Formats: sequence, C-alpha cells, structure tokens
Amino acid sequence: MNTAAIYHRPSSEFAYLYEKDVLHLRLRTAKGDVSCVQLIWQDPYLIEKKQKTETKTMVKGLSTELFDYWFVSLKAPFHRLSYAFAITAVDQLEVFYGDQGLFPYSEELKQSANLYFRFPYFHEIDRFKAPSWVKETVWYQIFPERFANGDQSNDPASTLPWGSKTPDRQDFFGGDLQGIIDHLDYLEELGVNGLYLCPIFKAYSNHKYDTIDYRRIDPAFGDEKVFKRLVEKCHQKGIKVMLDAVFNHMGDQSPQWQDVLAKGKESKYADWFHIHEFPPSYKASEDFEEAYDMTYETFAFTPHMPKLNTANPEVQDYLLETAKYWIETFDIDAWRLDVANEVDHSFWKKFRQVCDESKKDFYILGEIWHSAQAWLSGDEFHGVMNYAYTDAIMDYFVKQKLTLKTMVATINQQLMLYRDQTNQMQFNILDSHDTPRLLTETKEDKDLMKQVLAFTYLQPGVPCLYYGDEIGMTGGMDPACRKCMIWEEKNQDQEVLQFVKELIALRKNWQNILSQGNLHWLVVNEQNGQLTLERSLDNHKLQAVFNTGSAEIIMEKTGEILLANREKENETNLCIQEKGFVLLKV
Ligand code: ARE
Ligand code: CA
Repeated sequence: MNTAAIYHRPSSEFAYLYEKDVLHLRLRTAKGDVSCVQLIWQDPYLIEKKQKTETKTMVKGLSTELFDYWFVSLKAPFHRLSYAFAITAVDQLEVFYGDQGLFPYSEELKQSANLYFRFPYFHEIDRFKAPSWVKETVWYQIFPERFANGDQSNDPASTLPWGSKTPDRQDFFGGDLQGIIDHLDYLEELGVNGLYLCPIFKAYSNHKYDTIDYRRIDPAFGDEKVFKRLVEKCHQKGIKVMLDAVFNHMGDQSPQWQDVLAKGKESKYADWFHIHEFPPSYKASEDFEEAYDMTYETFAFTPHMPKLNTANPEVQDYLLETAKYWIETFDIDAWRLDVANEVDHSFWKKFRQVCDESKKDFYILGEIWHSAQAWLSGDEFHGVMNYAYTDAIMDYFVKQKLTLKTMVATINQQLMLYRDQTNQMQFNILDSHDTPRLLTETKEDKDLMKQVLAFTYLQPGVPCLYYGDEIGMTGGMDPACRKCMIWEEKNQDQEVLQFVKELIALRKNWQNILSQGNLHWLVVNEQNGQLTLERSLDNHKLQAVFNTGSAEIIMEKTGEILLANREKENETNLCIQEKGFVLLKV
C-alpha cells in the first residue's frame, strides 16, 4: 500500500457541505493502489458514549496521473460528524485513517473517539453558496470598443473606419454601448444569456483598463442613461450583465495619480498607491510599452497603471462604494475582477459582503489564470476565469502539447481542487481579449474549432464565447484578437454561426446534466485517439465520443444523436472521422 499518497483534509474541498445538511467527503489514495474504502462515522458525542459506529462505502471517482479520488455523500442526524476511513489496498493491507493519521486496521480503533476527523457542525451560513442562475448561463464576452458603433457622435477624434485594419495598440474604431443595444436581438438569437463587458468606465486607452473615473461611463462609450437602457433591455431579454472591475490599479491620467505627481508626498492620495520614492518616476523602454527603474509599483511593468494600495481604508471605501454604486444604480448582476490574484484577500472579503448586501444572487468572478483555491472557499469569489482548466483542453486538442491521458488527468486534477458546487460556477473560456482567437490557434481548422467548442460546452462550469468567434473571426495575440466585429452577413461564416447556435441551445437544454451531472471518462484511448465522456444526473445520460486521432472510429449507435460533426451513420453504426465528434442521449 502506498500510504504516503493517502490524504484528506477536513473543512476543505475534501470535506464540505454541498447542499443544506448534505456533506461531501473525498479521500485521495495512490492511483490503482486501493480496492475499497469504507467511511466509518457517528455523532461525536455518541462515539464518546461508545455507541456503535456506522459505515458507508465510498465510490472511486476521478483519477489523475498519480491519484484516485474516493467520494461519498451523507447526512448526519444531529448535524455533527466524527468520521474516519477504513482503507483496503489491493495488496490486502488494511489501514484506519483519521485525525491522528494512519494505523494498521483493528476494530478496537473504532472506539477511540480522538482518532476521528471532525466536521463539528453543519452550518448552512458557512456553506459555499453560489447564485444558481449562473449554472443556466452561456456567457458572451464583448470588448466594447470593437463590437459595434451605434453612435458616431461619441466617436473619439482619431476614430478609424470600422474594420478598416487590424488594430494597433492605440487605435480607436468607435465601438460603444448603443452599438451593443442595437445588436441585442443578434445576441438573443445566438442564444447567449449572459453578457461580460470589458471595462466601460472613463479611462485613457481603447481597452479602458487604465481607469480615470470609476463612477462615469467613458464618453466614447456613451453615458449612464445609455448604460441603464442597455441593462434594462438585457434583463427584458433574460440576459444578465457582468462588468469588469479594475481594482488592482488605476490609470496614470486619473485625478488621484495626477495629484500625486503634482504634490508628491503632500498629496492626500500619496498613500493610495505603492510609492517607494518621491517623486514617482520611471525610465521608459524604447517602445514606451514597458518601463524600468520605477519608484512605484504598477500592474506588470506598465508605468501607466500605478497599483492601488487596497489595504488603505480610504481606497477600500472608494472602491467598495464604486462596486455598490453600479449594482444599486444600474442593477448589474455580476463583477469580473481584473488581476484579482494581486489584490489582498482582506479587501475581497469586504467586497464580497458589499456585493451580497447590494443584490441577492450576485455573481463574483475572479480573473485568475492559475489554481485558485485560496479565493474559492466561499467568502470571496464564486468562480474564476478557468484558464487553468481550458489550457489543458487547448494544449491537447489544439497545441498537441499534452497526451490525451495527461489532458484528462489535468482536468480531473482541477476538478478535485474545488467543491462540486464551485466547479459548477467556473467560467470556461477558450479565448479572450488577452489571448489569440480560437480559430487562429486551430490554424483556421473549423472542424477542430467545433470539436474543441463542443468538448468545452460539455464540461462542468459555464461556457463563455468571445465575441466574433461564432462567425469565424481570427486574430493573434492582443491587440490582433480585438478586431472590429464583422456585421456584413456575407463576411460572416454562417455555417460556424449555425453550429454555435446549436451548441448553445444544446448546453441550455441539457444544462442540468451538464452543470450538475457526474463526469465519467468511459474511453481514453491514446492509440486511436478516441475520447468518450459521459455526463449523468439521476437516470439521464449523455455520452460524447470525440475522434482526436487520424483514423475513422466505427462504433455502435448507442443512443439518439443530439449534435455531431464529421460523422456518418446508418441504422446501427456510427463512423466518426478525424476531428469529428458525436453527442448521444443514451
Ligand atoms: C498590452 C500587451 C502587453 C504590453 C502592454 C503595453 O498585452 O504585452 O506590454 O499592452 O501597454 C490591459 C490591456 C492590455 C495591456 C495591459 C497592460 O488589455 O492590452 O497589455 O493592460 O497595459 C496577466 C495577468 C492578467 C492580465 C494579463 C494581461 O495575470 O491579470 O496579464 N489580464 C488583465 C486584463 C487585461 C488588462 C490587464 C489585466 C491590466 O484581462 O486585458 O491588460 O488591467 C499567462 C500568465 C497570466 C497572464 C497571461 C496573459 O497565462 O499566467 O498571469 O495574465 O499569461 O499575459
Ligand atoms: Ca461611437
């Protein structure tokens, strides 16, 4: 038995309330090492009285390269629990694993109350709760400067003709909020029901991540009246609205930073930032894109984005009031938090409370590109932009940097980092305004793009479509991934658009299973590239077969075809070609 791999941690993603009074427990063991795990449990005060313990068999769930994860769900009569694990290895060795560690198994051990792990009390108020509407959402990300120009009167002076070129870093094309309003019917027909807008507050650049005034809509995008109309029309169409909160830093054109430049240490904003030496200064790189010898802290090495001191109560009040203002005045439904991992937890805990107080079922999404357990224990974010999960998908299907087995193991590893209800809230994006577009990454192979999209929309978590992907737009690394949306139908790929509409409709029709259902990998065949996954909930089952290899896959038709690409069928058989897939209701 590989005892070193055995692991459980109370009050974590290994032991948590999933629903009111329903406890989920997980145990980690070495892959292939254990044949059976029995949970031994009882009320802590009854164990003290030597009351007989109960047992419940755990089931083997997901596996990674190194580990198997075991799972059990249970209720406790008095909302208190002492529990331990009786683990039987394939080599027949049996151990008792509890709060004091591992012991060779014996019945006597069960009488020793102090050897048990504890879930002291099932407090509903402590449970990781998330707004259930998010599970039913298919998001659409818009970069407002490039979606649609609905009002030429607000165009910045240097505005270029729409779609006239691949954008450079400083270009403006006149996109605005009215342009989004004008195309809500398009979004409704596409089937998306959540809108994630990149920043829209007054700022210097075309991306608006260098905020000047958090309380004003950027004049090039419109004004508060237009924004209020946009949110109202979205809500009338059942579309939720998520704004982008850039609280890690401000723009250096902001009045606060300008005051620091003017007055130095005497400025009342001197402590709003992380300034090590006055006056704040830097030396610019030749292309003015990056700086060095900076005497103050910034986002990355960008001198135009001085980092905010979010431990300063004045800064906290200013930002928390901002968060509250946009929720209470415009009824937005969610915040996406920019550079969320570099802002302190103490501030985010206050932020979560403000959002919860401002609007019931408000959704908080952190931009974190790596594993994010520290922000997802229930008192900060509900989910993160799930690049750590979708990178594995891209690295296998598109970039061929991973083996099939490693992709599956990485996905399972990500799922085991978080509580099940948290996994349902994760924001699955394949591309964004910060990455090359999906179709460009697939080298314009539309079948591969469809396969990757279909695979992603079948995962736990909610999908987000980056504007223009649905009509076959391309574009490399930022700023090339931020081209103007193409509105002439003859220049839109109508075939891809139709496929994406079907995929979104399928995700919404089956969102119960796809969001909350179990995930099983039925076939992971490195040789012929067959990957079959199953999503199941109660007695409903969906199975998807992906051909990630080069030879055709012939298989029996085991259910009703819900969606497919590059597959042929006759009465009994299916033939799935390279880069094809089929989704079956079994
Ligand atoms: C752009 C270029 C830079 C260039 C800079 C010069 O991308 O290469 O040096 O211009 O001005 C915004 C703009 C960007 C701009 C940036 C800085 O949208 O166009 O950069 O400001 O001026 C990391 C962070 C993540 C961050 C990305 C960009 O972790 O938070 O870098 N994303 C947010 C927004 C951006 C925004 C900012 C932050 C700043 O989504 O749009 O940029 O407010 C790996 C790492 C990640 C890294 C990721 C991307 O995966 O793990 O940590 O993200 O690569 O680089
Ligand atoms: Ca405009």
